[in-house]
Amino acid sequence: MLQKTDLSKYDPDGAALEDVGIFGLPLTAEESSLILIPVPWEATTSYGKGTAAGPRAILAASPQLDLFDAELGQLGLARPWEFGIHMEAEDPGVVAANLEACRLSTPIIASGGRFCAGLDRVNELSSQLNTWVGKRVRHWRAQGKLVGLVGGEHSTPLGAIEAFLEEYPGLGVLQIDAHADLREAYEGFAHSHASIMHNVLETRVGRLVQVGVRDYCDSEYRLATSHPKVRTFFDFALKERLCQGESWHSLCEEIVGLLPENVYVSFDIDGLEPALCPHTGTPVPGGLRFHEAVYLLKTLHRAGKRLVGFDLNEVAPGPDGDQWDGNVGARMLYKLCGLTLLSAGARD
Ligand SMILES: [Mn+2]
Repeated sequence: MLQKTDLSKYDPDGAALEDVGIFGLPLTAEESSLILIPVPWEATTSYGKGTAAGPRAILAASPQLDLFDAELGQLGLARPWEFGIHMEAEDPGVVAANLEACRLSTPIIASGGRFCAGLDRVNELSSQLNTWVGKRVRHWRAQGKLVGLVGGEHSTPLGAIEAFLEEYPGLGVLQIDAHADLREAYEGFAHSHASIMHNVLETRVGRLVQVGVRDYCDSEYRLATSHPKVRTFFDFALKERLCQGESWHSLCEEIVGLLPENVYVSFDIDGLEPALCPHTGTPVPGGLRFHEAVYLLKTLHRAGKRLVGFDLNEVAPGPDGDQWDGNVGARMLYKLCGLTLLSAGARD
């Protein structure tokens, strides 16, 4: 049973303190119901770099948020922070492995995958990262903690999804993303950001529902439209139906209705409009507005589905201390935390 943590010395309406934890909360893991695992990784990012700094950018921008949330209050939890949210420190081993993988992958990416020296080592480091992520998730789940991942590029959640599948057989994945991420491999990388959902389909996942997808190649389109476990709501098709008078509410109900009882959300920030994530690695015009995405997640909750875990990935900070991408990322992260707490029974 989830418990509110002792925050008697903390004023959520006061100015944020310096050097505190995520969302300005001065809480240890022990004092928190929900643990965020940062994964500063961008070994296969092919277009714009920077997402390895995503967790730090989100952390830096997060004390700016008002923690009272009337939008989640409609579901019964306007004060998610009262249950305690803690983000772990970045793991030095992951930071070092990312640097090595990036050094090796840069010439491979520059050659469009034709230059292969170092490729085996990058794939080995990526597999080791998946193993590490899975272990970290199992570690916290064994202690009864809720868990979310903060990327990093979109290759990072495979180990987390595998760990949640052990606990929730038949788990569904709801992916919000500009890209289908269904390539078998990309530029030779077995664990590319562009292959994450192809790799997820090789697990025992129950269902994959994609929303906002607007960038995909021929083979990804064929897979998205023919695989029995996949249902893709292409961005253009959603926007056409909105133009023809359907409501976002009815579309959300249709999307959510395709998911099983237990759902993992894989949220690529580039699923939102690029104005909300201008420095993400591979921005694409179109996409969801902020509150459209939140409404979809709220519809999931109202339909009685359980959000059991999540990742938020591909947030990348702007130059010169520009906090906008981190600010939007922190706000979406707070919504994901709140909805996960709601699914676990947390109420004001
Ligand atoms: Mn993606």
